[in-house]
Amino acid sequence: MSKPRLNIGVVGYGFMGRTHSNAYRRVPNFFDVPYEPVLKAICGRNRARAEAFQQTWGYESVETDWRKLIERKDIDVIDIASPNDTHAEIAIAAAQAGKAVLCEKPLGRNAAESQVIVEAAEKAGVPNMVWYNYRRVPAVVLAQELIGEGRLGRIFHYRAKFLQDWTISKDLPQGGEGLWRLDVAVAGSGVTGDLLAHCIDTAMWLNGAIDSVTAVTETFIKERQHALTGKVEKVGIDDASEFLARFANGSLGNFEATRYARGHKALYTLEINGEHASIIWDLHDLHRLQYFDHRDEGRLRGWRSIHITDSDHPYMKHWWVPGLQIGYEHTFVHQAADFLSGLAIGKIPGPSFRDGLATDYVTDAVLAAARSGAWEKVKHA
Ligand code: SOE
Repeated sequence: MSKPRLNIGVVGYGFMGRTHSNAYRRVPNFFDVPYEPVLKAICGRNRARAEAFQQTWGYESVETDWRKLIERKDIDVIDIASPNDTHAEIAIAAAQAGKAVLCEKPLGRNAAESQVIVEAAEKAGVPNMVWYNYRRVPAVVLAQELIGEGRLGRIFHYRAKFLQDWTISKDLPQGGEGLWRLDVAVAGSGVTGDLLAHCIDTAMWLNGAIDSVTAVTETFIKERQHALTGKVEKVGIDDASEFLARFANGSLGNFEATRYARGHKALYTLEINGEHASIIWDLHDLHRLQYFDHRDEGRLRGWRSIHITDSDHPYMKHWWVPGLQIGYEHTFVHQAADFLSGLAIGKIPGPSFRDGLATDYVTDAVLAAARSGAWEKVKHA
């Protein structure tokens, strides 16, 4: 029997447009989802580029104005994969038009923007989700299950780092396509809203709310040429950001993100230390979870390196045979699968827009603490 079709309109044909498009295409091949996702329209300002993207990914149509996309009666879902400064306007209009809305992270450039997005989505009662994809790495899901089962006992420490090195050159311009993450007006902030936001979303999912933070940030290269104006302009983003946190459960958090860690391309690592057991995960080895349990028999006690490829591991029964791994793009496929399944039963799993706002409250507090040099309270969403 054929499944009901769900027409998707994706805004943005960059890196994230590709990850989302790939997810919609792959998901029905591997998951028994209740809808057939249809790549109905790709929307981007440059028609030639949008048409090239349409060809590559098999979209049925092209729009160059997101307002037109939202007006279309044949679109059920608006998926925002465009730069951060476009999220609020598009998400609010899409919600008001009654569409389901998915949005790339971070939800807004700051919490004030995200608050308005959340209000619009909740007032309209439309399904919504933020693409914090690392929640859907099977090893990270297993970590969440182990913590939920109480295996770690009381949690003492949560440590996360997200290290990159792609902006070290002082000759790299800011702004424009591919480099908008360096332009504060477009991105909202630097690594705090980009990389730390991932760490914070995963941390709060695994270890609960963050109550207060103290932080330092640094902008190592103070001026860069702007790709759009051609002028040398002040850099407004944070290149590196580190913060200490107190979680509501009494544990301590230690977070770091930078784009100046020579040699590291996307090294997202996290470690959780509990009373009985500890967990370590590393994005460069994403199919493994390191687990140490103090309750193991003394002679055999040690770090286990669990290869997350078995059919009883989260999501893995949908892929290959035990021992064969999956990667980065599959996290987006998992998120699409969970979204489609949730949509059919009217229960969309997180991260919701409200969860996205919760992360933005933390990133705002981190930036405020870096300015004040004090501990800042974090608002709860
Ligand atoms: C930045 O380089 C970036 O692409 C982030 O924007 C993504 O969210 C992260 O997953 C990888 O790094």
